Amino acid sequence: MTGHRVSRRSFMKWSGVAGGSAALVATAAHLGMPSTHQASATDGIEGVDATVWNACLANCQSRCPLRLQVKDGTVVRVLPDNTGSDELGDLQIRACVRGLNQRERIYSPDRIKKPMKRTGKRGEGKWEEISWEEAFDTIASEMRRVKETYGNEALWYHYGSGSTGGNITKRGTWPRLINSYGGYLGQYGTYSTAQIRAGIPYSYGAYLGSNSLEDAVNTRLQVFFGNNPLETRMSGGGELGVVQKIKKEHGVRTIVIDPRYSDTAVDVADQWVPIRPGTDTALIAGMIYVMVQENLHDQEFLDEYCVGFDEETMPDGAPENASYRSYLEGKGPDGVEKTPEWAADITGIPADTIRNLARDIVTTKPCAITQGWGPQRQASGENTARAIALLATVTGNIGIAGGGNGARESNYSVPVTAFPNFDGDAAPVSTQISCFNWIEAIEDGPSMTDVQHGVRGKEKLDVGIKLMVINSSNTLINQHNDVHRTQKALEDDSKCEFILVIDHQWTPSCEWGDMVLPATTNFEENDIVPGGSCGDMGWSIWGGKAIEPLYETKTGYEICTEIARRLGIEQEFTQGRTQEEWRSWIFEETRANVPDFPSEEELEEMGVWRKHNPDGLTIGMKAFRDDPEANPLTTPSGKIEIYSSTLAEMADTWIFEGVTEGDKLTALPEHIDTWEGALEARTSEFPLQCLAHHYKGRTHSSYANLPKNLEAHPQMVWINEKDASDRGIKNGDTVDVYNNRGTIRTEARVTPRIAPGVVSVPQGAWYTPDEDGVDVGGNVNTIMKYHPSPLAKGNPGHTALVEVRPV
Ligand SMILES: Nc1nc2c(c(=O)[nH]1)N[C@H]1C(S)=C(S)[C@@H](COP(=O)(O)OP(=O)(O)OC[C@H]3O[C@@H](n4cnc5c(=O)[nH]c(N)nc54)[C@H](O)[C@@H]3O)O[C@H]1N2
Ligand SMILES: Nc1nc2c(c(=O)[nH]1)N[C@H]1C(S)=C(S)[C@@H](COP(=O)(O)OP(=O)(O)OC[C@H]3O[C@@H](n4cnc5c(=O)[nH]c(N)nc54)[C@H](O)[C@@H]3O)O[C@H]1N2
Ligand SMILES: [Mo]
Repeated sequence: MTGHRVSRRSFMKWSGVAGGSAALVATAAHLGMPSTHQASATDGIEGVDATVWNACLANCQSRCPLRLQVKDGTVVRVLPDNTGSDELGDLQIRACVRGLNQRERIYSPDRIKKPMKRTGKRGEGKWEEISWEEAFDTIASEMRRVKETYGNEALWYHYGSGSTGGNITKRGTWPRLINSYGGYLGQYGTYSTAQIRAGIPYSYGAYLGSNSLEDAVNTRLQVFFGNNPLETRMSGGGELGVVQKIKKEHGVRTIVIDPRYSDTAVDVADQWVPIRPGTDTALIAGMIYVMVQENLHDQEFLDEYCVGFDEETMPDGAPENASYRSYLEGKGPDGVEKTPEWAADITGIPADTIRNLARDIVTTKPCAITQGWGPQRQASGENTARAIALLATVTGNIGIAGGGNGARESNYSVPVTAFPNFDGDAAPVSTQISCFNWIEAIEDGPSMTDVQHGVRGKEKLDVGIKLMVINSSNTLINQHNDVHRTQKALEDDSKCEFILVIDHQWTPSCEWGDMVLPATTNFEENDIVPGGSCGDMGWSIWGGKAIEPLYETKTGYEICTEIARRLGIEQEFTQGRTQEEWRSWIFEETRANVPDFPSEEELEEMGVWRKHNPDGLTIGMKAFRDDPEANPLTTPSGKIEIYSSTLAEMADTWIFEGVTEGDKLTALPEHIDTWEGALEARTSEFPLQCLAHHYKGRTHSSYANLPKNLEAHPQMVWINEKDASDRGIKNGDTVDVYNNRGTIRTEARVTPRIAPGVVSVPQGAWYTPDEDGVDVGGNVNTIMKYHPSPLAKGNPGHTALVEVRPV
């Protein structure tokens, strides 16, 4: 197979750009255009023509404002936010190393410069440049052909998060185009939060967030399950800033439960509890066992607000001994008492530590229990998400200041009107699959059903995916579990017949397209950035065009307008507006809704606009706590459902076959020994559990190709000292991390910062196979399994067993 790196090089040669600095010089000279804005501030830099506000739109959710300084049509410097203060609630929203490295990204030699069409077999790496006219004509005729042959449900707009922070630049233009043409097979869930979003509603009726992070000033203990804001929310005005500030000013005692000694643990934890991946459910059962045995738990809260903890509060029709207490006491079907010794054996945490943790968490009131999204991005992660919520429930911390409901913290955001994906009340096609199991819809769409694959809106699909649009996304190859399986399904172009990729960097996913279009970055077009949010502070940012589109790149709006014209739906798509007129429309709509929202001129000048939640900080589920009769939850019982009858029924009717053979649903958030989990590791030829933590140097695969980011944060595998010495591996050695699915080659980081028996390959490195098929880029999805989770059919991107050997 030809690696993307090889063809990328040849691609650069065709495009006549030799390297980064050459590209930069060529750009400045080639364009030589005046900037689009007059300077509002030059920050002391001589000769700068303009300073334009825009933002980092990648999907870390921090949403940092940036000030781009432009000279002779070239971005010469990127500066962070200079508004706000050092006060909690008004923090300066300073960008991290990624946001500030936009110049390397804008002028990267990996920028796609012209529309490209494949000439060889799909994935073979042979390409030719084509004109935009040919590109538009081909896309329109393929859309027409597929629609006429198979119907609209054969069209697919792929999951992608590359420009999440934008509005018009987000990803709305393509959905609007295809919806104007009759729609496409819909999707639910995300690669990020599928399991927590699917699981928590069975406990609370809906996904209900926890207290705002700032509410930690009212707590006496915060407990983070795999919550790592210092690496995943790296903005000064976001969670990183808030967590550090609260620790510094209020000294809030903090426990971090994570297989890795994360940066959050390093910086703010008073105690780190290393745990085997996927075993939080067992730790929680062991802790609740101790609480109940010592009568420390909040029985009154359980009696009044919950169903299913005790046999006395079970819903009608539930079998005997199916309550959580029976599960703890070993009276349920498994007959096992959930003692701390039982939990210790599964989690790797000593029984006495579990006892002490249980007493600490239950007696320190209030206690703020939250989870990041790592714990739920596991096989059966739905149960993990619900179990963490259960811990908050049993300790009575729900709905009170300083407490929390075990979900992730709540944030307020400014309700900026979104560029509409469709006109009217609903998208034209209502059939949906999980965003993660598109690959099965390519392999054999009509075999997918509601009770086996979670198809919604229909009992089964009538047709498979025949045409895909991949925009702002590297999930075609890089970010989707099991790269080799994906390639195999894509190789056969009688299955999915046309794949269109639109990006501004030539990624590993581009290699598997039939056509690739060169997109502008958000710095080359006009938008309004709805903004970020942290605690009770939301903010919006001016999305100013700093430079003219480079090379032959075009905006999403322009591309979709041209295709709409060829499909005869231009008026439906544009409503007669230009992109700038849509922006004015968004301002008008937003100002009708949020009267103090600035005008276009005002936001352009101020750059960032902050708004505080008129209701102050959020206390999750407060109304329910204060008056459960008047404010019942939307669960069938109106209460917190520790035992869910709905899940019990689904456990009997859903089918687990094929890729999900052996999985199950459970009515209680109980521990499940999953595929490639801690138990299987004991006897497997691949004995190490492999995580894929989100990494500082990049946002997924975005920024992963930039030399400065790579230099600061090279790809590596974290491995514990004991596991390394058992294998003769020293820090800095080149190693292979492998299993039956593939091999990646990277550098060993030998460290006590990860639990024995666990390794972690930070996700997002670019898949780069050498001639032997070894992925020398170190993309963790080369070794991850494609195995949708039982309830959400979501991405278990932190579950895999591997072995590591020195090279
Ligand atoms: N720098 C950076 N920031 C990012 C991203 C990025 O790629 N880079 N990605 C962004 C996106 S889209 C998302 S969805 C979020 C992701 O945010 P998260 O999902 O919270 O991030 P992860 O790194 O996947 O996991 C968080 C922590 O959970 C731990 N963990 C994994 N499995 C388990 C487990 O079974 N139990 C416990 N207790 N802990 C576990 C990991 O070691 C890690 O330290 O981050 C966003 N922010
Ligand atoms: N094993 C494993 N896999 C994972 C994860 C994990 O934890 N483990 N995490 C998962 C998660 S949470 C997520 S959210 C996904 C993320 O996966 P993706 O959504 O694919 O995110 P990125 O890898 O950042 O790719 C985004 C792409 O968008 C492009 N882009 C940026 N701006 C624009 C624009 O304006 N226009 C166009 N056309 N393109 C643009 C970027 O160049 C980049 O190639 O990965 C998932 N994959
Ligand atoms: Mo994500």
